[in-house]
Amino acid sequence: MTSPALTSLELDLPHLSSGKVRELYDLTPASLLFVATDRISAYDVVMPQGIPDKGRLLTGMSVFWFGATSDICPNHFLSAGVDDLPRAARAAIGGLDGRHMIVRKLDMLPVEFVVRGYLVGSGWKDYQRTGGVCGIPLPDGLVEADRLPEPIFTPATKATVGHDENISEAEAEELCPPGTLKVARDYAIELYRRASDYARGRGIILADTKFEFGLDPNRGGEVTLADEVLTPDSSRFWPADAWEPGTNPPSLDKQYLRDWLDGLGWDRKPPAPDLPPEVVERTRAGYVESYERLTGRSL
Ligand code: PZK
Repeated sequence: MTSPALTSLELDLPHLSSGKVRELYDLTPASLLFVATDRISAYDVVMPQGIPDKGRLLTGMSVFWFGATSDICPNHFLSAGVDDLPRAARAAIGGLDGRHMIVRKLDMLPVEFVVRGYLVGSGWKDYQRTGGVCGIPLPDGLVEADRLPEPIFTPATKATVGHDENISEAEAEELCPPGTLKVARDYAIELYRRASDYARGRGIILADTKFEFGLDPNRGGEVTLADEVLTPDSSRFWPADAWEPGTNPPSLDKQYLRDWLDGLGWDRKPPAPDLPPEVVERTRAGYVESYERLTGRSL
């Protein structure tokens, strides 16, 4: 049986920040509590119903990737265990059931580190207009969803409201302390190569992904991978057998939900419609499949 979706939290800890689907709490002078809820967004709007286990599945994927990439760069992950929590926090967190990570507190870089291996979304739009993506020239004659000759780094600013805005690498460099942008950029490209090769062997195309980095004040300001990593919420996952250049491939996680929303003629403005049980269940199946294919574990 499936437990109900966890969409809101009441933890007796200092709350730092709420994302559309994630929550951040203060834990100790050097650590934070990062929680992935079961909330889901589509077309940038949070749905009224959550997807049962989504937070556990995404946390499991992040933890898997932190382990599988720790030879490439340092990361903020400390523990996903309840026993490693300060005593006072342990009770608060019992009900999270695999949806939390204890992470190092970093000084975050104010840039999204986006890496693209395929031509899709805003990258495809940009290419049609300019022949390149974010000022990076590309060969002529590419079609939507084509694989790029090499993965490219396309930084963006973190918008507090609305959409992240693509910026040039020079602009990104201006926003970061000296010497840090290039280190994080090279990590991001290497992480993408590692993860996309691995995922491809398991029938998943990692079309693009977004990383965040911070500087660790307790380790001489070392550039450190943060946030959730290589999950369907921070990446585009395509089933490899549905990839067809010239078309926009379905996403493994949200396609069923998007198609259902499109069929309703919803205007993509809040509030979103209530999701019937079949839509919740079919959407959940996409997350379970992503998790099981990538980690080789069953939920
Ligand atoms: C941090 N966010 C985004 C994530 C939210 C918002 N290790 C860290 N150290 C300091 N700050 C952050 C992190 C991380 N990761 C991340 N904002 C700050 C975010 C989750 C929920 F509401």
